[in-house]
Amino acid sequence: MSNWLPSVCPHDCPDTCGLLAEVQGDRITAVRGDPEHPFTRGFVCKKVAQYPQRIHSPQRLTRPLLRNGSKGSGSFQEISWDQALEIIANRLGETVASHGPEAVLPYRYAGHMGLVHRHIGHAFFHCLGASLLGWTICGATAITGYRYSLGQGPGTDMESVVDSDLILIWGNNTQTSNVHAWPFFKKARANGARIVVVDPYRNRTALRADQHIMLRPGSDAALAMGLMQVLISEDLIDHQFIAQHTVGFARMKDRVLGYTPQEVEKISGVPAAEIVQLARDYAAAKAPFLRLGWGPARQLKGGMAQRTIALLPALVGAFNEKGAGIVHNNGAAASLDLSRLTREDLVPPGTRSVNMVQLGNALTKLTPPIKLLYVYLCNPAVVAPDTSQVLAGLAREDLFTVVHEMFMTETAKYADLVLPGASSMEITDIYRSYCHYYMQMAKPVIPPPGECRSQVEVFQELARRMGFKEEVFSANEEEIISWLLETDSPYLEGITLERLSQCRPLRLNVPANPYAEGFVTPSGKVEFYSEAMAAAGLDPLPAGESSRDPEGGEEYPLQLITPPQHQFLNSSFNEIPVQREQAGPASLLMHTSDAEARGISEGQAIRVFNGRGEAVLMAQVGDRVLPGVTVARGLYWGEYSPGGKGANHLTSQRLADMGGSNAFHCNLVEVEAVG
Ligand SMILES: Nc1nc2c(c(=O)[nH]1)N[C@H]1C(S)=C(S)[C@@H](COP(=O)(O)OP(=O)(O)OC[C@H]3O[C@@H](n4cnc5c(=O)[nH]c(N)nc54)[C@H](O)[C@@H]3O)O[C@H]1N2
Ligand SMILES: Nc1nc2c(c(=O)[nH]1)N[C@H]1C(S)=C(S)[C@@H](COP(=O)(O)OP(=O)(O)OC[C@H]3O[C@@H](n4cnc5c(=O)[nH]c(N)nc54)[C@H](O)[C@@H]3O)O[C@H]1N2
Ligand SMILES: [Mo]
Repeated sequence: MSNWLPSVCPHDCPDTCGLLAEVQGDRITAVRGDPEHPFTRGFVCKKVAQYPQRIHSPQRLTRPLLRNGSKGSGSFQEISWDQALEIIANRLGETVASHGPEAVLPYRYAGHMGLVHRHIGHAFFHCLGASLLGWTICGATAITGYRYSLGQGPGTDMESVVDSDLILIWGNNTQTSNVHAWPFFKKARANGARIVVVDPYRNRTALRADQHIMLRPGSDAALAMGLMQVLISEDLIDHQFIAQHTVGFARMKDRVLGYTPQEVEKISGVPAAEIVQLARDYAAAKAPFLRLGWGPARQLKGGMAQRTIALLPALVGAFNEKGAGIVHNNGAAASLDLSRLTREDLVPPGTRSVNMVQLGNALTKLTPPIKLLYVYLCNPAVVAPDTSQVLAGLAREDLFTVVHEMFMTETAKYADLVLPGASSMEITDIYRSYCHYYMQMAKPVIPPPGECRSQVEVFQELARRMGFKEEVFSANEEEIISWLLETDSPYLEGITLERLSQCRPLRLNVPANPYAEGFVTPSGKVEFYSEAMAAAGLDPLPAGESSRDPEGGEEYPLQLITPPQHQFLNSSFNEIPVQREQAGPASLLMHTSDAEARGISEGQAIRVFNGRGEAVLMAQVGDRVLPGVTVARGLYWGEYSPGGKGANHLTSQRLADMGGSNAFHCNLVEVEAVG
């Protein structure tokens, strides 16, 4: 007899879908989207439709493993949990005794997004006094730039886009990385809305849009300044909104007027006439809606780019009409106080912090060195920039590495000890979205296979062995969730543990357009001029400077961006053969003129290289990018890439202008035919 049980998609994706899992005995036989979830609306992406294969994969790790070969060889022997935990506790004790607690570094990100399991390790490592980890690998720069302009509250309700008449998708591949927004866009379009995409390559979303503005990577700030120039010089702006709800317009105006469409064409590659027309369309729309993604911020000047784009809606007063507004990251709708779970108060004063995008440097150059690395919910050997440095660090014989994983990833291959992880289908946790306004709890729908254990189980057992007595180390998931719900926020009104325990999506108490009620900036207004930026030593006004990889001169003339591959979720789903088949071999999109100049033809193996590393990819030649621009969609595991190396061999640990992220889409490379 089969049985459909509710669950939640745990992946790092804005959609955070409500799922229904068909369960027969201890097995999941099918997964579909919950038709009653207002954002999921009954469908799942093709990746999550493969969940039965993923959860019950023969590749799934089910027993603790101890290394018995060289690092990276993947040679291990099975041991018991008791032995594994004893080894870790002893190692932690010895490392702290001989090198101090900061020689221990936890490394974690978003393998699954359940708040309890994702954060319980914080308490453990805070209690230990370990080095802190800066969570920068995704949106730190983007959020920082955006906040300077529009503040830290939640953005417009994504569902309200159905009433828009112009949808501007800027640096977000909605069809790949936010698929559940598309039906709402389509509904708007059925009512007459146009969809315009601003992106360096003709991605799946641009292919389905009404218009694609193809720009050079890293030139977004200039394009946004050009649009503002037209809006201001043609007097298409909303004077009343600007007077009442913004600060700094007069100071910004002079700078903006320098960015004529002709100047911006030279910088961005977008024809001046297209810039003028887009500005006029944006101003003429009754309810323009901006879906601002992460792409523009994954650049060295990405924070400024994000801030500058985010100012556009204020110029035309796009906040009061139904269907108008802007969405970047709506996570603040459920900004929960996690402090009772993460226990920041236990961090010894002065503890050093390691920026996670600089793991390569941290493992090879940092003094005093990291001696024990504990990785969970993350696959740095594939997802972190500058892979050759990361692997050099992971290969250190004097580094002891623990990896808690579901699969034998490339990171796990470098571990001394591998712990088999429970999946989201096997645990209790709570999930929020960074796009829609629903929260949902999930409970186990099957028992963990083999000896898999969750983060809560492992960290609580390790805490017992280390003698840590804090309440978080003995509380169960429901109790911890009830602490999070103690947060003082009007948005949480009516969200109780009792209601969440039904495992149905609950709508947060957020108004349809929070910006209509004000902006959570220091001035309470949109900030064209930001005192906070000036105080932080940044340019307080929006600026149109482009991003460029400084580590490439004439030797590396091609720009390279590395956005997501449709069939994978960061590095996840590489483990499923059908997803790899559908993704096809790792490829490089390039313009015909660049291919011809190098004697490269469609489908040929090519070597893509720069001073940081190289990868072998298959050429995809055409006009999906501007001349001088290339695209390597990721993230393939090295072992599933033609030359054994993934795209992050080409990316840099260099930091962006604010927030501490690196710039995954700011690279210069050269390309040549292989052999
Ligand atoms: N070049 C380039 N690099 C990038 C990006 C890019 O655009 N270009 N994007 C960056 C971004 S935005 C992000 S957020 C990071 C993400 O990087 P990560 O957080 O590392 O994301 P994933 O690769 O999805 O997941 C990491 C691991 O978690 C494991 N995992 C998943 N679910 C579970 C579970 O339930 N239990 C356990 N124990 N393990 C689980 C998976 O098997 C996987 O190996 O990558 C970044 N890297
Ligand atoms: N299928 C799938 N879905 C995903 C992910 C995945 O790996 N696969 N990753 C998830 C995660 S962790 C995140 S953070 C989100 C990311 O969601 P997105 O908003 O999609 O962000 P990016 O992945 O950086 O890439 C988005 C687009 O930005 C473009 N881009 C690159 N450089 C520039 C630039 O300089 N300017 C402009 N305007 N555009 C640029 C890329 O070509 C790409 O089309 O998606 C999530 N959803
Ligand atoms: Mo991300």
